[in-house]
Amino acid sequence: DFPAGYTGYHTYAETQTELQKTVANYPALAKLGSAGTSYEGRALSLIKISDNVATDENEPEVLFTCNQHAREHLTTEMCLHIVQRLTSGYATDPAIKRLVDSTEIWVIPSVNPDGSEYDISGGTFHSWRKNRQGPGTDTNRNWGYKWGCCGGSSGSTSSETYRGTAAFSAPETRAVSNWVNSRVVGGVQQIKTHIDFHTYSELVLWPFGYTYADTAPGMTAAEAQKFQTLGKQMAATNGYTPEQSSDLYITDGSVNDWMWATHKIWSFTFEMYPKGSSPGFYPRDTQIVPQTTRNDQAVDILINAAITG
Ligand code: 0X9
Ligand code: CA
Ligand code: CA
Ligand code: ZN
Repeated sequence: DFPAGYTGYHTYAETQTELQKTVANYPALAKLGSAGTSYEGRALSLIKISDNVATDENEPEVLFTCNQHAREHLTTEMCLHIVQRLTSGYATDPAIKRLVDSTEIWVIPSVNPDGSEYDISGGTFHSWRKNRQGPGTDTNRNWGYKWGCCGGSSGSTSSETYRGTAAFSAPETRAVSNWVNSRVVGGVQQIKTHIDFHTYSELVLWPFGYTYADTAPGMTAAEAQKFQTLGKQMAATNGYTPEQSSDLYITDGSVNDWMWATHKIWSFTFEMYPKGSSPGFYPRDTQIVPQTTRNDQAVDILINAAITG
């Protein structure tokens, strides 16, 4: 369980309960499913939010993923906040109604539930990042585009950025990627925009991460420009710093590179609060409300970007 001062964060069981309550309260708007199971067998819960939610309508789709990294618990709260705001605000907020009516929004609050539960086991934090498959794989180095190509991950099992034995060797990345692949309908990927939430540093990042180059095969100058424009627009609302992800450091096998290169999904990483190593990965639960609502406008911009193309 979470230690004192952090009990406002949701454990895996509490996250499941929260999602179940949401679909019970808003059955016309929210539907609960799963993208698959983790290494230890936990559901990778997936909630869909839209009008006529039971029907796969011809509406642009949006994806939010959280908690690829175990200790980044604030991100799970970010995904739960998105779910809560879009459902509870639907009846009263015309801007929310418009976004929800025009799109199909998918939210995966925890891509790494095994790691997250391990991180809080025994009522203390363990600074755990990876999944719980053997020595642990860094899920955000395990995606299948230019996996292990460029010095942006490690082949050493003890490393915090261990890339795994092969692309998609982690059950979590395999499941989520297969689910994203399944959103290709009639030859067209339905998901248009995506944010993967992390902590910390207060950044808005876009691909590619495997190269310092702004343009590359699969990234034209016009596309790089659009990433930059959209990234800066979102960063202007939350005060984060916008940059290409490799400006932070090179990563290979990250989720954004795969989403963009494979599916042309406008895929961003948000590094949430705080800016620095104190409080780093473990801000008190009093920060949950201010730091999740801080991204409301950016989230709306990303959803709207799926509508406008
Ligand atoms: O290293 C990561 O996976 C992310 N940072 S974190 O501190 N949350 O681990 C950043 C990924 C963004 N991509 C690149 N920097 N290329
Ligand atoms: Ca709909
Ligand atoms: Ca659809
Ligand atoms: Zn992270």
